[in-house]
Amino acid sequence: MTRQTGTLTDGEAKTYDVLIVGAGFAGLYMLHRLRQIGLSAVVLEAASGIGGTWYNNRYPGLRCDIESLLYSYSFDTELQQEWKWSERYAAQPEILRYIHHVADRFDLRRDIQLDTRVSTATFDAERAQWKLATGDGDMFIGRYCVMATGCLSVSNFPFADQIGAFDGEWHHTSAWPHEPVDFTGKRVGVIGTGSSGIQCIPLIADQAAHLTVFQRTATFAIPANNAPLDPAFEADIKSDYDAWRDKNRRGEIFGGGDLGWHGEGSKSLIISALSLPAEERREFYESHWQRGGAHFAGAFPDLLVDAEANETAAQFVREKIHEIVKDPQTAETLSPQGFPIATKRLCVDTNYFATYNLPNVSLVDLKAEPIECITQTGIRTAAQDYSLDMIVFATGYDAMTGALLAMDIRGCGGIALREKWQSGPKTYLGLAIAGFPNLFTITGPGSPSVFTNMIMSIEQHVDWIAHCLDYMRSQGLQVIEASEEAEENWVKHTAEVVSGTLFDRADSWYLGANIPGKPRVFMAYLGGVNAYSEKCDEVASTGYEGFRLT
Ligand code: N01
Repeated sequence: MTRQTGTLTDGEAKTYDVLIVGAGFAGLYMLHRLRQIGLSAVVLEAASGIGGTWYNNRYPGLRCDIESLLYSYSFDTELQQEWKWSERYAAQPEILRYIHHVADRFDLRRDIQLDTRVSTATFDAERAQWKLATGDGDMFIGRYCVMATGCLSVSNFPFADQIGAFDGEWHHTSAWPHEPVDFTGKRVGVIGTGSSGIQCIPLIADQAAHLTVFQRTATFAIPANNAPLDPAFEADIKSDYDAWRDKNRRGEIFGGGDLGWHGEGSKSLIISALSLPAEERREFYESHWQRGGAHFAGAFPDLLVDAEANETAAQFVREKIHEIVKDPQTAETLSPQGFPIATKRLCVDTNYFATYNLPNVSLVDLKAEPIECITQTGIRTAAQDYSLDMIVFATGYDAMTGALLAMDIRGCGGIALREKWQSGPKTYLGLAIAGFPNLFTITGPGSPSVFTNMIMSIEQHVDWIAHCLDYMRSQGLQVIEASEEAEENWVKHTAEVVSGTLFDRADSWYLGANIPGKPRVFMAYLGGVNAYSEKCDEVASTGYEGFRLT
């Protein structure tokens, strides 16, 4: 393999060792690692800026729900020591500033091509190379292709075909304008109460003349208790940063979550939720609630496997909602029923429930009065017409497979990924796909991805891929492909792990249930980040067991 940066060899196509699709956290680090091992690469990014989801997603209130000190790269000691986060949970502008800082610090921009949406990716088996084409006719050729396209990057926009009827302003949280949106004096409607909805609703309510929230499913949300980062605490973490990162990699910090809580009740109890007397259990939940954050779901180890244990946590949160929301009927409508807590992504909020106490906020229960259509003047439900000046769609994403299937990806013999994944995604380790040689997916379906600190998982995948490509080169190998058998076994194993949990009891995006017609398949690996990364390391150390190398 030779280093050929942008060589014109195939008509107008530029040729590289590796083509990377996506300039978010994953694509940027992949580029950096490939440069370190002397491979040429280009990053192709559809948007006009770097940052992936943190570039497109910039609605008011958007912030990360993993602690800033962990939601950051660990690959460079100086980088992690020098960057200063201002809050416990960083807001979107700060995260985007960090991404720009990294791009500049490691001189990444010169190999990133923006405004370049890949529409097709085709493997040429004879030449053992990938050919990527854009809608504008640009062509890129690479021996390898890395899809760094993100798990939550393609919008779910259920009303797209009706929005043309609406005379007012409208926005989707996943593709928010770069100019400020002014809600002042407006009648605003928000559809959707997942993580995006619950974050923007309190801020829109602050400004709007009236806010109407259209809720289809009530949401379990835990207070963020965000705060400025205490410099002493930051110094403490940074004095032993690698140890904290290791804990995160071993899965010892729940969901990538809580660095600073060392006080009373700070640990998850390694006993069933049902083994404590009710009052003691309640106090334990209360301490987690007061501390705030998504680690609430890890308070007891059986919350996601035992329905009765789960119900104790769910009921605690419902009682909190009733304490916060003054109108009992509104509180009841906001209280989630019918699915276990945390089997849909547990939300982390700031003033979400209290917002419903404001006189300019009302709640529409779409279970009682479903939306019939978008009209010229607003939203029509089965009960009435709501007149609005602006609609905000917080309706989420076609998660995990959406960005991959938005492209026409063709492997050996012209087989289409869309065809192969008709009944759900199939991968080996969430990294590779049988029939699609030399193609890698970063945090792809079948890997722990969305159940972890994404940046940590991105780094683990990128390091694994870089190591693999270095090995290929050192052995004079050109093609690596997951075997059908290894893929089948991995898919079976991931399904077995999920079957011991409560996750199939909710209609979540984890299962593709938010997209009509999407196969109902749980898309992430739940076996734990430690076991998972050990498995990946073992595969690499045994000469890439489960892969064919030629
Ligand atoms: O999307 P969602 P999101 N009619 O799918 C409703 C990450 N994230 O953008 O539950 C009416 O969770 C839908 O209702 P239902 C995080 O991983 C992280 O909020 O399907 N309503 C639901 O209420 C998160 O989980 C951060 O019944 C419709 C909402 O829209 C993921 O992104 C911040 C509808 C969609 O909720 C996605 O979150 C933001 C319809 N036809 C996002 N279709 C943080 O870091 C959908 N809905 C904190």
